[in-house]
Amino acid sequence: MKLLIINGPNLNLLGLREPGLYGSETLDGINARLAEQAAGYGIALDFFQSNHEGELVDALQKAGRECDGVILNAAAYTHTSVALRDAALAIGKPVVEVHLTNPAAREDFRHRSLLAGAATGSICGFGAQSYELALHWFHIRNTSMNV
Ligand code: CA2
Repeated sequence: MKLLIINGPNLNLLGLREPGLYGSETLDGINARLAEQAAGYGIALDFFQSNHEGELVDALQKAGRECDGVILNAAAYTHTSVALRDAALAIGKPVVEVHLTNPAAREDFRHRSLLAGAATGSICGFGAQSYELALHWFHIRNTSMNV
């Protein structure tokens, strides 16, 4: 099984700015721990981050061709992007929406996710562990599909 972890705009700044809100771990650090967790599950991971909506759409489409699923933190595009929603629906692979924070507990404009209805499920508010929980779900799904 191969998964793509996609991170959207400004998440390249993790650990470098606003640690009180988004934590002190860098994106590279989070990805290194996910790679270790995935290796224990026998899952291959690819990583992609972009600040550009179209590049995120391209990454989703590529994952649809080459991967078995996606863990997606679309960051601010979560709340605005019909294009990402359409891509998530189009690829025909499970997409798990993740967020470090809990958008429902933040400003009103973060309460609507255009991706939630296109995702298999959403995991929010657990910091970097949101990604780990999503990866664990793929592991459970993978092992239960193989029995
Ligand atoms: O909680 C999340 O994971 C979010 O996707 C983060 C987005 C925000 O727009 C969503 O509503 C919820 C913002 C990502 C910004 O990342 C930064 C990281 C470090 C410093 C500044 C911004």
